[in-house]
Amino acid sequence: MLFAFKFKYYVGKGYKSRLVQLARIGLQMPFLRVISRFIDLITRDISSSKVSYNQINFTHKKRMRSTMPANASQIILHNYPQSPVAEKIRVALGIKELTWYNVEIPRLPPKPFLTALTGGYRRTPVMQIGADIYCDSHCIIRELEKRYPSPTFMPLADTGLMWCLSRWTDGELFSLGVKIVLGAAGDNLPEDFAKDRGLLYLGEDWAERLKQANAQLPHLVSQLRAPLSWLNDSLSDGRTFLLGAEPAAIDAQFYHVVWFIRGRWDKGPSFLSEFTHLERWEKSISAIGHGSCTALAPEDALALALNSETTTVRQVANNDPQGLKVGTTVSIGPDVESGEQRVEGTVRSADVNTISIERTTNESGTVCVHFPRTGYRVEV
Ligand SMILES: N[C@@H](CCC(=O)N[C@@H](CS)C(=O)NCC(=O)O)C(=O)O
Repeated sequence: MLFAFKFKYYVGKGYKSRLVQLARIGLQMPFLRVISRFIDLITRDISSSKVSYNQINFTHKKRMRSTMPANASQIILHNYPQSPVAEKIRVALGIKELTWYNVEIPRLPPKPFLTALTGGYRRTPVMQIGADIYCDSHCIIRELEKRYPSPTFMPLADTGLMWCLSRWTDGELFSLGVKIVLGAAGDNLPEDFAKDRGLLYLGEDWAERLKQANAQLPHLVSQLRAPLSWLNDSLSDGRTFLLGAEPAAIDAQFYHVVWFIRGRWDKGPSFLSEFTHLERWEKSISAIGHGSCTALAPEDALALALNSETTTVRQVANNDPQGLKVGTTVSIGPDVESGEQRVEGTVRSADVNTISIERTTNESGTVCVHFPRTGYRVEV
C-alpha cells in the first residue's frame, strides 16, 4: 500500500499501467535486467513528471550547462499527426514502450524551429535527444535500438535481411503509396500542398507526373496489391506480427504505408478489405500504441539543444569510400532531385550506416546532426 502510494507520488498519473508494464517486463527478463529496467523506468518517469514541458523554459540565450541532465537524454520527436513516416516511428516507440516528448511541426515549410536544429533538413520525422538530431526514420530506428535494446526491433536472427527489406519499404513501397494517394486526389489537392509534395516526390515535372499517376491509378494499385497479398499469406497462419508473436521494426516499416493508404486514399479501406489477415495485423499494431508522450513547445526543444552537449564520439571508421575524416567539411541531402536544402557541417563521426556532422549556430549552439548513409548523398 505504502509502496503503491510512493510509486504514485514519484511517477504521477499512469502509475498502474507502469506497474503492469514492470510486471510484464519481469516475466520476460532475467532477474538483474528486471532491476536495471526498473531503475531506468523510475528515473525516466521521475524526470518526465518533474520536468513537464512548460517547465522546460530556458529564457537564457547564453550557453549554460543544463541543471536538469535527465532532459538531455529524453526522446523528442518532431512530427505532425498525419505523417505516415512519423507513424512508423510512433509505432516503433510503442514497440519499445518508450516515454517521449512530442513537438508538432508544420506540414509545409517554413519550419523554422525544426530547420534551426537540422541545419535545413525539413522532412518528417526528426528525433532529438539533447543536442543530437537524428534525421530520417532509418537513422532513428537504428538509434532507438542502440539506446533501448530491449525489447528488440529484430526478434529473429535475420537482421541483415530485415535492414535490406526495410530499405525497400522506405523507398519503393513508400513512393508507390505516395503516388497512389497523390494521384487519386488529383486536382483536389490544395495548390501549395500539391506543389510542395509534388516536387519532393515526383521531381521538377511533378505536375505532369501527377496527371500520369492519376491516369495510371489501376496500374499503381496492382503494384501495391501483390506485396500486400504476400504479407497477407504470411499472416494467414495466425501469427500476430510479421515475424511471429513479437512486433519487430519491419512491422512498423510495412505498417506505415498501409496506414497511409487506409487513411488518405478514399478507396483505401475497400481495397484493403480483400486482405483479412492483414486487417487483423493492422489492429494488432494499432493496439501496441505509441508509448507515452507529452507535448513540448518547439522553442523549448530548441532551447534544450542549446543547453545540451552532443554525446556522439568523434570517430570515422576505416575504409570510408569517400575518404571522410573527422573535421571534413561536407554537405548532405536526400539522394533525389527534390530541390531540398542540403545540410552543411563538419564530420564528427561516420561509419557504414551513419554520418554525423557538427554545426554551430546562435540558436541551437553546437549540435550533431545524424543521417543514414543509404539514400543520402554526401558531398565533400
Ligand atoms: N526517408 C525519409 C522520408 C521522410 C518523408 O518523406 N516524410 C514525409 C512525411 S510522411 C515528409 O517529409 N513530407 C514533407 C514534410 O513533412 O515536410 C524517412 O524515412 O524519414
